[in-house]
Amino acid sequence: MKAKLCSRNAHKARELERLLPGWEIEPLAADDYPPETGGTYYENARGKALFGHARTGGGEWVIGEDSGIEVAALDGGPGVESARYAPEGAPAIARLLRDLDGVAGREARYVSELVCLSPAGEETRGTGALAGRIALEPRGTGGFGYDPVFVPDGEERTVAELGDEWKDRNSHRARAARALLAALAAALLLVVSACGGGTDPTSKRVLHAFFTQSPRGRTMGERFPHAAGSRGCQLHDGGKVVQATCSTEVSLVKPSRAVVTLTEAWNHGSAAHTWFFFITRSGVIESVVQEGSAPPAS
Ligand code: ITT
Repeated sequence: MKAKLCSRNAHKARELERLLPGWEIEPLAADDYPPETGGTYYENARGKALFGHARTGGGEWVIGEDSGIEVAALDGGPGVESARYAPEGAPAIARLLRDLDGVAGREARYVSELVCLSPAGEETRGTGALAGRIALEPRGTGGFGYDPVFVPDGEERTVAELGDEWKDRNSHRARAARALLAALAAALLLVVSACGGGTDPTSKRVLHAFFTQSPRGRTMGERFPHAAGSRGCQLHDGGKVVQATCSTEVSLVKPSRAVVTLTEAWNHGSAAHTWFFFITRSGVIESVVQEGSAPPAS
């Protein structure tokens, strides 16, 4: 999957590419983004995505992101105004520390809203938040923006000290990206059920091509049914053998393309890992998106 990120903030593009596995995220080069006039993160994120959709002529997937920091002692500010509170980096941090000078209650949270538009303009969104507090002085070199003064709940170090790997697992943007992937997955599953769940002859042919043509498809074929449906299997979760269900679905999304959806569900279905293989109908894998808990060994 390729998508244009409608943002002038290069940090966001780098983070999102790590957060959306299998996606190639390229910043949309434009110097005439409209002003952010929305009263909510969603309105601003959608405004950026719509700008990108119009600019690319609807030919590409586009993503808009709006985020900010909300500080309880500042009545939730700067919030959606975070980018305009002061120039990003040292000036914004200096102003925040000045505004909180002598204030004991330093609770805050980060919020991220992602809006994704398909080439046809269908909208999917994901929201994430990270609670914490504002430190007394900046510490650390990772991340960007307010990260040197943001200490997440349950931590003593700032996000800038905790580093990119921590941020990729726990940040407001990481949570928004997971919510977005889950929403996209749900939308795809609707397409799957609309296609009869892969039981027609074309679906059978496409699944056969997927499980026989590529090394990755053949490997997955050792654990998943080769026709649409489910079967019981055993997985190794943290050294324990658990009973699980392995399910295969296929959706014929375009005349020449399809999506093969493979899901392993275990612990009575409360944990699951799903692979979305975007393939040509001849079985060639073009990209893979994964969603859910870390997959146990088969
Ligand atoms: P675009 O509008 O072009 O996407 P921007 O930087 O102006 O880029 P926003 O309007 O969403 O982005 O403003 C978000 C501000 O909130 C950003 O400038 C940072 O100061 C802060 N911020 C957002 N996410 C952050 C993060 O992960 N770490 C630190 N600060 C963050």
